[in-house]
Amino acid sequence: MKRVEDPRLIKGIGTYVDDMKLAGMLHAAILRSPHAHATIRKIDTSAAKTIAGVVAVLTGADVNDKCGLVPCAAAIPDLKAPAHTVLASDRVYYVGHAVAVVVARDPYIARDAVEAIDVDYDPLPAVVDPEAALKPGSPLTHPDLGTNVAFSQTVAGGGDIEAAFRNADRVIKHRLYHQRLTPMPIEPRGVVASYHNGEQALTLWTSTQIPHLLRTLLPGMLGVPEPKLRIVAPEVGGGFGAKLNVYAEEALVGHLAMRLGVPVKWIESRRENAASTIHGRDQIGEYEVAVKNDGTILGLKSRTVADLGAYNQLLTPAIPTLTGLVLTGCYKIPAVKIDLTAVYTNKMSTDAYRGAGRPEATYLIERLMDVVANELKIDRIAIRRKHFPSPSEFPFATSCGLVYDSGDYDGALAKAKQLANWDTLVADRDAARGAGRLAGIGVSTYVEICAMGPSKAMPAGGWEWGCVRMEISGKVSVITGVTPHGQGQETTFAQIVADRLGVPIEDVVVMKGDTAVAHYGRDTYGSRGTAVGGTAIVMCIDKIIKKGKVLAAHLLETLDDHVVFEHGTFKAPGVSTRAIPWGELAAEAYIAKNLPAGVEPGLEASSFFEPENFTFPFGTHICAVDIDRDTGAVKITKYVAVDDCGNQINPLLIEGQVQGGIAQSIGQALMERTVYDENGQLLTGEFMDYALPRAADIPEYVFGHTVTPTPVNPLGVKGVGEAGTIGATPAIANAVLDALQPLGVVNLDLPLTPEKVWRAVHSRVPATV
Ligand code: MCN
Repeated sequence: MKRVEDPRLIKGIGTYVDDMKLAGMLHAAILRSPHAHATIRKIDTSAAKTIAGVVAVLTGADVNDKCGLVPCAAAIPDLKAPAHTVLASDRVYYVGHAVAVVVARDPYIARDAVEAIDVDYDPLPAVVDPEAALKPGSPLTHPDLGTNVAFSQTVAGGGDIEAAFRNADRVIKHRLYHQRLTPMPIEPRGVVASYHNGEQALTLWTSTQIPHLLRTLLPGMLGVPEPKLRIVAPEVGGGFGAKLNVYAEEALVGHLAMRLGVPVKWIESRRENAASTIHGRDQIGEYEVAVKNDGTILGLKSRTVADLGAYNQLLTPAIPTLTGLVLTGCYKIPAVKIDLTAVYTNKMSTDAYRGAGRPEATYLIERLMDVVANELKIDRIAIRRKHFPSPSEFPFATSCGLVYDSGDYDGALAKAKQLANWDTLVADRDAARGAGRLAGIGVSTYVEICAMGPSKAMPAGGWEWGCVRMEISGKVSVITGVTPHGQGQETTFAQIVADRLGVPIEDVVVMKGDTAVAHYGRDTYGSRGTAVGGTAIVMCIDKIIKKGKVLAAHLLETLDDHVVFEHGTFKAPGVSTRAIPWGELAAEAYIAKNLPAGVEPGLEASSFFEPENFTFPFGTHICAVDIDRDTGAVKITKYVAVDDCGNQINPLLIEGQVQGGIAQSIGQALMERTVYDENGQLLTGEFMDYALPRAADIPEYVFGHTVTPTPVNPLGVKGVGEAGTIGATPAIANAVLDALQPLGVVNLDLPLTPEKVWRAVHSRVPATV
């Protein structure tokens, strides 16, 4: 089934924030710091204020005592945190830090006036390298904290880690770097705010994944009571985690609308997006694996340094802790020790970027499996299979403290090998090598944690809310608390409802993303929409059918128990030949002249679903590459993805999700890296410098799937929205390193750009080749 949301998007008639035009609306532009770290001596706004069309020019001194601090929801014990004001106060802490805001009649005047603000900065040494930041004598990102360390954690899980290392035949060590990435959604952020003075109510349209969390958190920043605050996420042109946040600009624009009494719009430029919207990943570490000579892994030690950037955004410090939770991947590794040090640097904050913590873990464990296999000269498929829990071992408790719900890792691996034509693939690679070419095959078997999640494990509740209303016309309104922004639940939730209520899918309308319509929600992230939000909808459907039976029994003059619901009609076999369709029942329910005693009019239900566990999708990705010796360019010659997200609601959408995720992994593996120079200047501030994959870089994919339903929800569904970004990066990296293995290259940090690969080839290539 094709996506019902696509026609309006393809025709260009969807409404994004920048399409909003309100009467009397003014435009905001933001002055941002050109320094990574500096004291602000003085800000002179006088010239900017004289520009015709400028309505206001405000600095931190004007707004910071009127807007609360930008919140961080991560509950990390002993977290040292800087106060994150909406605009900079007396210092700037990263390039792109917001210093002042101009409000003007049109966006061009606002930008011109930003240029006319004169700031006297006194530059300070910047902290850029997170490992150097830990050395004695390093400059401090936030001198008032007295340290660059935000927090450190040591977590030991499973058995006795020291005994594991004592009993090992060998300890294999490896250093791995998971580079910083810029999410780059095609639509940058944007906010429109409108304040109704009479009603004292604020409406904020914002390009966000989390309107409901914003409605929970913004009242504390703006002083608007929650019932007077409406947040709308209209069409959102991609989020990928970067819009799972409360940004200073959201509070600032809301404040400006309240302060000036007119609607205000702010649209982020691409450069601002690169500098001032969160980045992802950025972890570096040393990893040690205790092994027996037969390949048995006894234990794993990880020492990771995570670069948080300058401030804690909503989940910044929580992301590297997620990496630790799934570090053992889909393997039985009996003992684990994780040391994590999270560091502040003078850069934009890191936070959730598609996969958020799990791509880092999967890259580590999947690279390590290959490194161990190569060192011990064991087949890399065999070493993976040796450590899989069997399907009968689920629910499977890992040494990292999770309970994996269900899985058949060997099944997905076998299917991927079959689709890849494994033996031929290996023979072709060997033949290519024999002919002097650099060819490689990479495998990654992954598991991820998603469907976030039980409330006890989430900072602000992990339930989801939904409402299903059988309208008087017999058409169905579905309201969900998740906020899809490209994932397609207008289609999949309509499918769930149409199937279960037995109505045509055209009769079902799914509404979302507006807190005035969807009163409750915990929104979209962590591939939770379908497993958690979909289940809330199923609960509503069950309630409506139950009420429908009571109403039908009354009309059929029989007992509730005699009523059968089938294919969208209510019948009482043996009692009556009459079949009551939804339309007739709904009319009775709302006209309410003939209801059973004690039954309320109407036919709608709402539900909160509280999941008892996360779900754990898994799969196997196989990638084959050819490397051009002369240019170092990597060409993906085959890509096979087998993903298992439990029962599938819509295979077409699932494939689309996996395709998009793999494209982002191709970017991460081969092209993308956010680069700051030694002074903290952002060098990758636009598309000329930050390479994203284009259509020609994407190979033909071979897709397959296995189906292992989860027992955690009645739909048996797991998430799939992040699978591609989690499974693919290590498969591609392993393929490139497999191609370079004959040259003795054991590691190269991502991204594996042509230059990096070329240098590796040419510094090691035997003289005869
Ligand atoms: N689906 C299905 N059957 C399943 C699981 C999912 O048919 N067993 C369908 C769903 O109904 C939905 C899609 O697959 O149409 C993804 O659903 P799900 O895995 O539940 O993920 P979420 O809706 O919670 O989406 C979040 C996830 C995340 S965390 C990021 S980041 C991400 C992603 O989705 N960002 C995206 N996919 C994106 N896709 C687009 N176009 N844009 C983004 O910003």
